[in-house]
Amino acid sequence: MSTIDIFQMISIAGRRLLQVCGLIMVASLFFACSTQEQPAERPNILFIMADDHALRAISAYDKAYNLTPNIDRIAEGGIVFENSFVTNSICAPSRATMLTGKFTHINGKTDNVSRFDSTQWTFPGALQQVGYQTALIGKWHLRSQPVGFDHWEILNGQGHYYTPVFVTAEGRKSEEGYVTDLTTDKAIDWLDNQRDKEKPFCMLLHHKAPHRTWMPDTTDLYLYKEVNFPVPDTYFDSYENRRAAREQKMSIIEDMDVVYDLKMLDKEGELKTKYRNAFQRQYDRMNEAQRKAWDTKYEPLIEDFKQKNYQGKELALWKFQRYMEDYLATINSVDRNVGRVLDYLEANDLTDNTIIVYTSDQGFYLGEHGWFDKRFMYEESFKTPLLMKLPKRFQKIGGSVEALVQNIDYAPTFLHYAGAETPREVQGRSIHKIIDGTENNWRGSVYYHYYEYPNEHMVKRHYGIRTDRYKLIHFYNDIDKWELYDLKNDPEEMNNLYDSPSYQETIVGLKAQLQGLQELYQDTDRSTY
Ligand code: SGN
Ligand code: CA
Repeated sequence: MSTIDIFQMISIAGRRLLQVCGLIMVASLFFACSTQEQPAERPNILFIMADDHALRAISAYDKAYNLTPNIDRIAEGGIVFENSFVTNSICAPSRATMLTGKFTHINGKTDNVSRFDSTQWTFPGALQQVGYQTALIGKWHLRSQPVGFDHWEILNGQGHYYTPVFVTAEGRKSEEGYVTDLTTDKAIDWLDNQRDKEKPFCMLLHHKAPHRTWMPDTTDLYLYKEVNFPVPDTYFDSYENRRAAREQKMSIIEDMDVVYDLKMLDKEGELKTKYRNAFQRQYDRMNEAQRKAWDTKYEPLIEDFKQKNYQGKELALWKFQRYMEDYLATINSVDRNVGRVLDYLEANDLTDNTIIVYTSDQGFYLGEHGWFDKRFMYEESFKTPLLMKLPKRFQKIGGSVEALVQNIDYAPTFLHYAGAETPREVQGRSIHKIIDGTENNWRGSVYYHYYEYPNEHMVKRHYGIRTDRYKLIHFYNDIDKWELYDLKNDPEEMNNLYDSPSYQETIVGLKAQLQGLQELYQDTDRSTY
């Protein structure tokens, strides 16, 4: 063999080697790319939640009271869930349900008083484990420190509207400004400057507003000046056949404080109400400019109120209008700030790969049955708004959806889209098949259980079932009363049919279904109810 042949052989072998190496490199590059690309394709999740935001105060649902053009942007091209429910209509239990996908008797957070065990399984922790960047900004209210977040910055307890205190792992500090703006500033800052942009994100952006005591931003003070809001038909409800409804303490007429709730903090100190001092403390959190703007708005109202000295029905109607004006004004700030976050997503090409959700921790009464607050299994507080807009590859339907969804369903839904497993113990179901239009075996009823009694607002303990047509509720503890509503004929739930002879068969059927749900959700320990 000549030297040339030897060189040729070496070069052929070398070329082969190079080819093989090349193939290996191409193949490994391909696999490397596909494993690297997969996370990039996983959708981001932006989970915006307000506190006590009634469905009727979102114009995508109802335009009777206010316009929320930015929140409605999620509904445009997105999905409006008409029958979205909570499991326990109060803040911390609802948040615990949403995080764990479990009813509150399972996750342990049945009321606002107890401490949530944040070391248990939650969806943000699960997303973090599969490579998501997770963040929580705003209201938390679970008493324990958040777990499962790469970044968290929360309000202390209920939070304050003005000069709120933010808490991080390092400590707490008050910040000058208005809570909804500050919470949004922090969210945008994390999205823009702090997260690892190589990874998908899941951000929980949880506003304090529109929670009591409904203190608007100074820029929104005159928004509803002289607007006459329609008074609900049930405002002067006398609670016939409904003892638990009669015995609550969340009546606008009876329990709403004219200073604390309705801002009649007169300088002369003549309006000495039960919670005057508590409101004084909120007022004192404003800086000089804020206070000046505030006084310019409220002083003439206070003067007018004192001079008119309303009584009876006139006072009741004045209170309703005053309440609505402030409640809705705090929502205007939420809406404006939702717009800022949506603009940020758009400007940074994030909209097409982000699941955007807007919800509330529960519904709220805007004068129906004469009430503010929540807690009852009646429609206004059992229902909660839910708007979702998803990347086109996931969302095949749009507009209104009637399926009965519940806040146990959020966790499995997010995990589904992240391509992660949902543990068997999770009680909710992913709603992805509703969203892609392929679901044909969805649940026909939802279960509810409320526990916080005796406590503020004195809503008695109760549990119940709701189907698309009926609702059966059992109030227990220091009472033993059942209520049945035919939602088709009586959507305002004024006519308790429990003792009506023509509904006895329906009741037997509903009680059997109710028992089935209690077994399904493992709420059968009778010693607790
Ligand atoms: C506070 C409110 C109540 C409200 C609870 C629970 N009182 O205690 O009116 O029902 O929160 O709300 S206040 O005087 O402090 O405003 S929740 O949304 O956190 O569950
Ligand atoms: Ca709430």
